[in-house]
Amino acid sequence: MTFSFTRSDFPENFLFGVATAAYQIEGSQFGGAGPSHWDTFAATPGNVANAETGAVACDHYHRWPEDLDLIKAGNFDAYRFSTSWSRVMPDGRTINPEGLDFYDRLVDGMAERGITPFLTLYHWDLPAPLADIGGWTNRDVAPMFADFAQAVIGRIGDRIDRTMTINEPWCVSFLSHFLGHHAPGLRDIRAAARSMHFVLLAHAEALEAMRAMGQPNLGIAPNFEFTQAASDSAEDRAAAARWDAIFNRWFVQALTKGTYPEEALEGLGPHLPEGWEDDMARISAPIDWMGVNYYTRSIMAADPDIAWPALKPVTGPLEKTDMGWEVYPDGFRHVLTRLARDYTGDTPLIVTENGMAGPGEDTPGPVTDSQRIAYYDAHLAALRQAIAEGAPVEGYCSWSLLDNYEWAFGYGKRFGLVQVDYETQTRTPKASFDAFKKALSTNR
Ligand code: IFM
Repeated sequence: MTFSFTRSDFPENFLFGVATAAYQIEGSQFGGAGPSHWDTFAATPGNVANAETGAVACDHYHRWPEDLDLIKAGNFDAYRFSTSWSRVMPDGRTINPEGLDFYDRLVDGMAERGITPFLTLYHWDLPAPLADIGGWTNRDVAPMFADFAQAVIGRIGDRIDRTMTINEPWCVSFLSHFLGHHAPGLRDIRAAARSMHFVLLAHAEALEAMRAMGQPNLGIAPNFEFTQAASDSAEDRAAAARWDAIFNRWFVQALTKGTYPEEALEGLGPHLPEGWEDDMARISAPIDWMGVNYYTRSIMAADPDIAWPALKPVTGPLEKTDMGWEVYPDGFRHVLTRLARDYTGDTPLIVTENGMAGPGEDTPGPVTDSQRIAYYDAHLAALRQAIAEGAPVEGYCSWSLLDNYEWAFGYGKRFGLVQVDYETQTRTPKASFDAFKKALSTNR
């Protein structure tokens, strides 16, 4: 099974990468890392399937040379990895030298193999001692995040190609503080509004700190869904616009225009921290590139029986992945072209995540993941179409290199191009890995 594209179908210098995140693969119990709020969230009954944690995960902390060899063998150009705050600063403030040493070895390992490092500073492993002081609902965490950024960049920044501050600020804030699905598992509108603002302030403060150090190529990686209304009724269209404002527009509008969307302010505005307007100039300081995480579309209907935002998701009719997410490549094209048209203009876009969880991929041995191959093929065709329509997309990272810890779903959902047998830690490339390897082996 092969893809319908080769490198020559993409612009010159277009980068293909694979992505992972620290808590999902490293093993949080190794190397002097402190507990993060994911360790404590997972240890609380009912939060994570089978009460699984990232304590060992894919044991990447020890097996990273093998994992970098896989990236090289797959002919990928770039590796998007994240640094764990709780590994680098177990109490959130004090450096654990072992933690920085690990990332130092990792980026050297990439250089030895000719792999371009894309760094995500924060992919959700907040040190538990900072959760104790309110985590993302506490303004003081923003300057602490800037200190963390400074520590990481001071050690490995010289070898990093692109840096993003925060992965999926919507998940860090709304999903975790309003919907309660991720750590810290709150369902509280005031906590949600404050975290939605302070996570952006943290981005801004880290950006300022890294600019002062002369670090180039700074961005952020928000997630987007193509949002549609369940019907043509005015109520459903308004519900979809509210969801679009909360999910898609809140972060990107703040980052590019220094404002929050009105439809979201209707509910969240009264709960924002006092004086939030004064932060918006810092939050909208120019970035060098914008990350885009895209998986699916969302269909929204009005639900007058519940409080703001008074809406509910509706299951669509299209093919689903193992997450139950619809496969909708044209939404990817919409997201990319809309971003460029309405928000980011000529600022380069990098797709920092795209991929799918496949069913029945847990039996050790060869995995013939034809659904995943078709998913990638269709999404990369949509991406080329977006470029043809003017979106300045310069790179694409597949989520994910390895099967890994899928947060509240534990190890049950498999997004990897490479299968992981969690008993033996054996890595087995899937058919989709071989398809990338072949497509990327060609010269332009
Ligand atoms: O596994 C996650 C990742 O950590 C963030 N983006 C979505 C992926 C799939 O759910």
